[in-house]
Amino acid sequence: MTDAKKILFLAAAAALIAGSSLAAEPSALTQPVATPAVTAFTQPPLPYAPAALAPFISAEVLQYHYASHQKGALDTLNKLVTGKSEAGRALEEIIKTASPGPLFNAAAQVWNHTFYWNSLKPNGGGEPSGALAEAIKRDFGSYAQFREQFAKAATSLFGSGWAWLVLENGKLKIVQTSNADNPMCHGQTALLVLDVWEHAYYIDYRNGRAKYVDAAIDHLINWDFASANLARSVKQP
Ligand code: MN3
Repeated sequence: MTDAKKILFLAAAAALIAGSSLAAEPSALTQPVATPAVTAFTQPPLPYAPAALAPFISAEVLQYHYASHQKGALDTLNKLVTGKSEAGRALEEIIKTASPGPLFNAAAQVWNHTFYWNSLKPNGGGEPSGALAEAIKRDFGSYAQFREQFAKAATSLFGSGWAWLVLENGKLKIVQTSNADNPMCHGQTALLVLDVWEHAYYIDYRNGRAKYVDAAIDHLINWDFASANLARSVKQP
């Protein structure tokens, strides 16, 4: 028996004994057994067509944002981790442990942008419903007060960064982060984000950041995504 076959046999036996999911998935046992090659980080597809958020965010802006800005961060990340122990780690782990600098910036910008694409959707915006609506009422007083504070945070952030709705110690909060910074580095769970770097809106709104923020809040926010993040973080604090 070759070493590979021995390993397969042992894995199959262990699976049968443990009744593990391997036994239910025989295809897993037909894969060659070898040290798994460390794969590069990949860019998840946009969750909608580049033109899907128009006229509030144009296809031109979204396409360039995705294919140039996020892809650029991804390429930098993959270059920086090649041959290093970080190559096998989860993106979140790199973000939480990297020192300030190029590796942190690249990893966090990849994560933040994927989170941003998912924070928006066509025909979104308006008021949330369900548990998230109740939590907003509990922690901000009303949706109107949340809306005002979120718009203010997104509009007033000086320089480049992000406006977030987060959960911290069971309470909703609105926070701003600069550059690539992420709430997970501050003990907070992100529920929703708006990218307020100029590249996110300049072609569509020039320097009118407030117009972009209003359009996103009223027409694009994906409350289903934020609600799912809330449900998950309540379950696994
Ligand atoms: Mn961006």
